[in-house]
Amino acid sequence: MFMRIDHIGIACRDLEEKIAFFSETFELTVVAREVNEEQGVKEAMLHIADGEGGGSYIQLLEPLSEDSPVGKFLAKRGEGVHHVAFGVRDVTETMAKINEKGVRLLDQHPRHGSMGSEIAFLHPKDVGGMLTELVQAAKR
Ligand code: MC0
Repeated sequence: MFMRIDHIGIACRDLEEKIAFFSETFELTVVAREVNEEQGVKEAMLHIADGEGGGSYIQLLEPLSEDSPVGKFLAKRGEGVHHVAFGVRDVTETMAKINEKGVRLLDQHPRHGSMGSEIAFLHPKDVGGMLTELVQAAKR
């Protein structure tokens, strides 16, 4: 079902500061930046490696507002790992398969994600406390 870890999403208060830290410390390169109004984030993708069906990245997330998912997470838990995203071949099919097993979907339909991907979230309470994202990468 999962082809690779697509990205680890990290919640931060200052995107530029964290980009500087990750790129200087770990010699990672920013390959995409985006403001995603629907998800309430300003984000950057730092490339790690290429795998089956797409790449693997660190995703840095700064909230656009306090009442967005990442804004609320920061207020409650502070900076740190916000979610883990897995690369899948077909997001709609995978959502259906997982939902049949009793895991709640936070999205009823795939939404727009980083770099032209299609994404869907699973409820963290049904996945051992881990907010989980499914990612179907854009065709290359
Ligand atoms: C909340 N909880 C989490 C969590 N956020 N657990 C693990 N990881 C997280 N990130 C826990 C809370 O502690 C709480 O547990 C319970 O889930 C309900 O949380 P809440 O605070 O009462 O409710 P909300 O309103 O904050 O909703 C949480 C929920 C929401 C996960 C449903 O954030 C959501 O729908 N997220 C999916 C969308 C998203 O996160 N978008 C931003 C990234 P207790 O025990 O206290 O009841 S967008 C993105 O990443 C895109 C750009 C991309 O990848 O391409």
